[in-house]
Amino acid sequence: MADRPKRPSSPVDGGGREGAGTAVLTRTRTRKPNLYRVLLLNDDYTPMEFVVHVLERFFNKDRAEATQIMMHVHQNGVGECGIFTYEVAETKVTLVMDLARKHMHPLQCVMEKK
Ligand code: TYC
Repeated sequence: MADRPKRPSSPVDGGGREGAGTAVLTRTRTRKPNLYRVLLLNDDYTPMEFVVHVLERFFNKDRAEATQIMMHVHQNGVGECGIFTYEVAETKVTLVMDLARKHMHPLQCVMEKK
């Protein structure tokens, strides 16, 4: 069978192969990912030590920073644990909520778009 005519290739395009199931995508700047704040909410029953543990375990805070954040939430009602891409934020919220439920604490962890 006769080959279809080939378009001339160029060093800056796809070498004329776009029609063969390949595509050349050019972007000069990298896209900034959508970011989400993960927040802890205060309640009257979750032990302070449990909240500090959550911040150390899931948000890689040292004891001093975890205690600061916990006290901020305790006094202000809400506080930030970190800022993550969607999937990471969602995973952290799930891990916190699962641990809180397992220990029967009412701790709430939520994410919000930045
Ligand atoms: N308010 C809780 C107490 O007095 C402590 C607490 C802090 C609970 C932060 C939740 O996200 C929270 N035991």
